[in-house]
Amino acid sequence: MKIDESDALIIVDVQNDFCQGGALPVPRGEQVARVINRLMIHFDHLVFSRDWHPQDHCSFSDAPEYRDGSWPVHCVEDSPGAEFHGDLRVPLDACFVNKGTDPDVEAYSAFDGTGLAAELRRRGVQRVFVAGLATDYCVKSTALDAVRAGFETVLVEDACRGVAPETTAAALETLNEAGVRMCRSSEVG
Ligand code: VGL
Ligand code: ZN
Repeated sequence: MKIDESDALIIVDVQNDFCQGGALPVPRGEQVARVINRLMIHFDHLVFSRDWHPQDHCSFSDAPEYRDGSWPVHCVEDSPGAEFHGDLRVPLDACFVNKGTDPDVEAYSAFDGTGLAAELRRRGVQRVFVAGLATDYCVKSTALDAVRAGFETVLVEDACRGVAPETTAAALETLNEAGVRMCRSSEVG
């Protein structure tokens, strides 16, 4: 797939808490960093999202069930767990969005309350590639919102990891049905 200036790469939540040793580790989550590092060289427009919760966020549970609405405390604003994973290359001139900042509202999508769609349109972006963590939650929501906002949307499968196999398979099916295309990072260039 030939990349030009109307393409953007959205890198979802590659943060310490979603990687090995973090509060809500996605299995092999840290592995996406090197795949994304190679991918990003092709793009003029890079967006990095961060899960960025207040200490009392509504999704936090003392007895987490690792499902929607019941997560361990994770990605608390300005904490080490909320920082980008150290293996990820993070250019300072990229576009950054924080989400999930309202204590009473869950926000999985990088488009939710961030103004991202308007910013991408302002830059003339027509197609977005989505990568990061986790396939079954924030990556899924971000890709669905991208389609709804009118962007041609491509999921880079080997640049994503999911929390659990069943929800990840279901997410890929939902995304397919919504018109999201799938690709491998080796096809992008
Ligand atoms: C995420 C669970 C809770 C994600 C964020 O980034 O996929 N998952 N908060
Ligand atoms: Zn979260």
